[in-house]
Amino acid sequence: PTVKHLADYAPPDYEVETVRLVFALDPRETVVTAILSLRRREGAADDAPLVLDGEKLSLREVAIDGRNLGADQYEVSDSTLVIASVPAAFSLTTVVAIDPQANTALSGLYLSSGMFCTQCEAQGFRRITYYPDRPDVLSRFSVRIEAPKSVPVLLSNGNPGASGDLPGGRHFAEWDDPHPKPAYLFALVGGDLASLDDRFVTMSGREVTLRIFVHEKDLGRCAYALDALKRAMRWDEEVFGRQYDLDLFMIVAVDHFNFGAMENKGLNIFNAACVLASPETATDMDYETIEAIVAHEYFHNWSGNRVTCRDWFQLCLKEGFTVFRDQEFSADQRDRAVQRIKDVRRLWARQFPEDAGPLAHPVRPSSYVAIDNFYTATVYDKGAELVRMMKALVGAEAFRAGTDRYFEKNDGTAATVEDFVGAIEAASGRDLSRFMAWYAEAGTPVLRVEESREASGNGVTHTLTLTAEAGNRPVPVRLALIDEDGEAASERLVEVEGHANVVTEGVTPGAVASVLRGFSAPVRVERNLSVDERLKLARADTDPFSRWQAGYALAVDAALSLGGLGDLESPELVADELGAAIAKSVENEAFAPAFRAEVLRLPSLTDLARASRVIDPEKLQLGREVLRSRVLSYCRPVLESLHDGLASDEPYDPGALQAGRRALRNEALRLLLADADEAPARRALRQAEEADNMTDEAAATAALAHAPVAEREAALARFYDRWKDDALVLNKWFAWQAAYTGPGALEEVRALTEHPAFDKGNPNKVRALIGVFAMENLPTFHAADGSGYDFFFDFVSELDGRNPQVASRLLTATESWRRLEPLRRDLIEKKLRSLAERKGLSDNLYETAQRLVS
Ligand code: HT7
Ligand code: ZN
Repeated sequence: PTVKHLADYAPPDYEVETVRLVFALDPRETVVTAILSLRRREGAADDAPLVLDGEKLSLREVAIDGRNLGADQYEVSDSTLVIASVPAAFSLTTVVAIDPQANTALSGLYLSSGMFCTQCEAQGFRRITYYPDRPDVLSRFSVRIEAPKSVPVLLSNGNPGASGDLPGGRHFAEWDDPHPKPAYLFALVGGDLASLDDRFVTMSGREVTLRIFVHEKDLGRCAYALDALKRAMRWDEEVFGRQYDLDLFMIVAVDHFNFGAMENKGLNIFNAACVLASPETATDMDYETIEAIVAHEYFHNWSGNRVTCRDWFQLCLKEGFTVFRDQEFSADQRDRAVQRIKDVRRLWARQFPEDAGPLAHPVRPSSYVAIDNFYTATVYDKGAELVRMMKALVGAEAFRAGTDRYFEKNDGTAATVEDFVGAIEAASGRDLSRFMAWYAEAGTPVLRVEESREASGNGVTHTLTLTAEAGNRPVPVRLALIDEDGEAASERLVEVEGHANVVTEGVTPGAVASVLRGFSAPVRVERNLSVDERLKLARADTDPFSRWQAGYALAVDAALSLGGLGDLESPELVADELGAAIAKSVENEAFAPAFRAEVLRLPSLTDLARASRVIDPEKLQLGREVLRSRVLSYCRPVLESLHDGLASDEPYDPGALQAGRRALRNEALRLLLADADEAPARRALRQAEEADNMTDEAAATAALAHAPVAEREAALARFYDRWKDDALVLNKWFAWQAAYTGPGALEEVRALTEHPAFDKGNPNKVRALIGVFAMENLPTFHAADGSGYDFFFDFVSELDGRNPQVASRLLTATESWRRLEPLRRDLIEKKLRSLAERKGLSDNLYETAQRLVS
């Protein structure tokens, strides 16, 4: 495998002015004719050969300016078509055949439940035709699709053109995209699809048709995505001044998809799980995810499509910025504080471990083998945090002026991180050159906080010190002092570069500093606070994120110490105090129910593993269980009354208000089930049976499915029976069983891989069963006899032959292996090393395995 380096970037030798594509669709032999009008770039060498990317294509013809080339006039390899001598400007025609049905990698043109569809980011277009498949080659695409009439709907990017009948029971449709785009934004769909339509009028009066295509049976599940789309379109106009730029915006739902969704120009393709929702089949969380992903893909129309990336090293330019935009959208649609808690929890759960292990890489990586491996939490979520920090540093107004400038100056081009940061600098007048270190260096900086109080008087000095390697980049730290009555000294924003002394005068003796409020920078804070001080913040911090964090972090420390892995003195006492504090908070009606639900959501095993120096699944599980039962002993009556009192017979609405109440009620139920007792199990079973919406049904069934209670089997059987014909809903059923830690858990998971509803060709199924097993089921995956590893590595190796992207992503579940206790670490290391040495791995899996053991 070859390694690509950011430092080696060179512009393309040939530009593609226009491209005409003609597809004759066939499941086994689709013929693609491509006519490219090419021009040598000014500055390129006169004798520069034309090098086009191409994989798994069977070449039938090559012609220049209408004249066919002989086999001695070009060279074809596994990955390129090279023509040594070409004019400065010419037309190139190629004809290739491809086999969509054999395409199990789901990159390029493939079949999903009988539907033709494409996925071209990052490098799928080269599996469709020979092309300079790089994001800095922008071209105008026009497309003609021919197919049998049994494939009635034929879609591509841009505006629809002519369509009509062809001889032999076939028909055609033409599409024209007026916006030049890189090949990764190309899309084609062909299938027997139904659609739900709506319209949107942009702020400058353009009428846009919105259309969601799905299988006929799913038509009743598209309304929410359409509603979310309209809200996202309006929000982007109001908050970023960005309007839609075509007359048609389409979304297509597909069953087989490697990711959540794809922002192809005018024709977004979505994993069906990220579009389809009805109250009976989708949980509040599913609705929330759909809203966020619909918005995310729509926002890419500007941050990604109108302004794209110069090369794949700049991926964070579109992804980090677009995640920031979708998080802000969700915060505005829902509860901002709860959104922040969820976003940071996700960052901690996925990005912090990545940054602390062998897969760590900068937000802008400097090298890669397979770019698919870099669609990571670091690029996406830490990338979003960098944008958020810049906004904090320059202020909201200058930030908006900066994004306006970025869009205007770079519209229609392929840009770099420097273009983005430069636009913020120019609009704000602030030098951000030292901020660039955030993009270039991997790892999570540590911020050490020390406090000294004047012996006489009431001044307090906080010394904030960054670890040496993070010493010279600006870190925005929001800080305030809190006493029982709230803010003892109001908040300020401190910019730490290396080191800062923050002096606060007039502070009451018992006040405690609340540092990094709202998680104002992606750093780890180290400070010595007493349990009492931490509890004070958990009770009284006026920043809701920090109030939640104080309690959560104490819960993590208590659980670790209860399991023998932490260093809190008297963790039982701490757990009791925490239990009392949680009981108070969840009763406090001054707090939103969604916030109270977060307070009640005790750390999961993976949360604990992330925070522990050593990962010992048995000790982690013990600590978690003791914590849960001690907290429960303080909360039981409160939880029972919440569960009873929050029951509602209002018609289901997925909005934040109702969803918050259900979240609180269902967290209460989940904790009540920490008692492996009959009464709570019966309560849960009743809820599962009586629920009129999936949120309540799933919460109750999941709680039972995770507990070693007699009702477990009945609950799972009931759920299966009810939903056996609904593939999307069944993913929940697979995932619950994958996370089960009771006796016989591995055998259950192994048996499920043979279940008729399981399909190893469907990434949603693989993620639900194998992904959840490896990421969440710590005790079974890390079984001391190595059986979990045997099962997992066999699965990943086999999957690699079918779908390298998904296999490689699954393997990242092992990223924290070096922190495992020694026995397990030795077992998994052997597995990883033997995988890394195996011949015939895909580039994707090879790179991940190599990095894991390096
Ligand atoms: N920009 C999209 C990325 C994506 C992708 C990447 C690799 C392999 C398959 C993929 N499908 C979609 C999704 C997004 O961030 O919006
Ligand atoms: Zn994205």
